[in-house]
Amino acid sequence: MKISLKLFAVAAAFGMAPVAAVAQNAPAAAPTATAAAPAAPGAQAATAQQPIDAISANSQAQPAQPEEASLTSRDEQPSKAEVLSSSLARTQPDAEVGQPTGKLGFQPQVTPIGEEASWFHNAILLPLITAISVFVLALLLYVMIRFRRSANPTPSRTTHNTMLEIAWTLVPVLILVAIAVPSIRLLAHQYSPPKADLTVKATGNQWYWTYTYPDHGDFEIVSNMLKDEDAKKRGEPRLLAVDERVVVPVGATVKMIVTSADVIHSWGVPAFWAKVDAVPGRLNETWFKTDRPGIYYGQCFELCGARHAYMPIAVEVVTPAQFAAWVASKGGTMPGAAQPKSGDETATSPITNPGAAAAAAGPTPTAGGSATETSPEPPAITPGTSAPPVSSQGATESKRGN
Ligand SMILES: [Cu+2]
Repeated sequence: MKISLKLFAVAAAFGMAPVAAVAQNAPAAAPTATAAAPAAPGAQAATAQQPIDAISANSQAQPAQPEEASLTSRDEQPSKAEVLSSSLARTQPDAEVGQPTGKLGFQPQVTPIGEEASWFHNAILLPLITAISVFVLALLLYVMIRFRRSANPTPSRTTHNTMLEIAWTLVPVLILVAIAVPSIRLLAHQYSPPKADLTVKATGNQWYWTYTYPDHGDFEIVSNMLKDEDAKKRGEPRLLAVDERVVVPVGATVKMIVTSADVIHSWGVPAFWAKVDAVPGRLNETWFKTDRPGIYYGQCFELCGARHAYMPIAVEVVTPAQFAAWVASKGGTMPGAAQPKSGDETATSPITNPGAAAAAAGPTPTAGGSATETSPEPPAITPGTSAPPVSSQGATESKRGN
């Protein structure tokens, strides 16, 4: 019995548990991953009602290809949409921010929550822990020297000291209360996010991530890790670079809805102080907001199988205008932008008609570039569609019905 339990535990650790086995039968990184993906009832219904159209199918097919294929095709004759998306998505990362630096301590924090948390750690916890450790060490050394057998041959027979006992009970309690105040305040800030400006849904798969943008036409991107040589070619850190980054506008409050299609994963980006488990059949939520454009790397934080270490996360924070252009290049729409009225939805596809896609994207990158330098504001987002409830897809449905 014990042996079989152990075997099961080992199998589960390597992603061979029954749940995983079913998922593994599906071809990995297939463009149709969404169809089999979300196990949550709400999400499943939404996917079933929204068949993948030609646009999103096209936009998915490319990122899901093996890295070499997409690289060579890019070298030969890139389409306008590819040029657009690659010039946007291939910004160089900062070696000191958003990725491991090899230094002690946390990565530099770029979100308000991250700044609060690292202040709590650096200004309160670390000094307190150091002081207590040094104090206890000093007491031990004193006792060892002062009361050693040669210096103190006849030990005192004292067993109680009321004042001392009250003190060593009360002082630790007061220290814990002092820590609890900023700790609970931080927790409250983490779990009471401001109103979201956009929602991104991340789905963990063995072993890659898919992202959908429900506020922007529900398009999907598939994010696979780059091979070492490809990451090197692009000047990105190995094991962290991906082919398709999550792109979000600077200054916007991003609501991350996180779930899984197979086993438990965990979506997290250390520089954002954001991490949440991706559990099949559940929609977990975290959020981040940063005023600093750049590229921020994360990884799967839950041992999810053989290639657990090879499903990194890369979030690119861009100007609102660049974000709008990126959304258009992926076949999505900005909230409030004109929806295609005819049945011919490929009319605004960047693949079939790059000009129309650029027009639909609203502000052009050049016009917005100067605007963002002076005012890095979140993009204009229709209040009604900005934050659909987690469990209901009503807002998205009605928007798509237009
Ligand atoms: Cu994982």
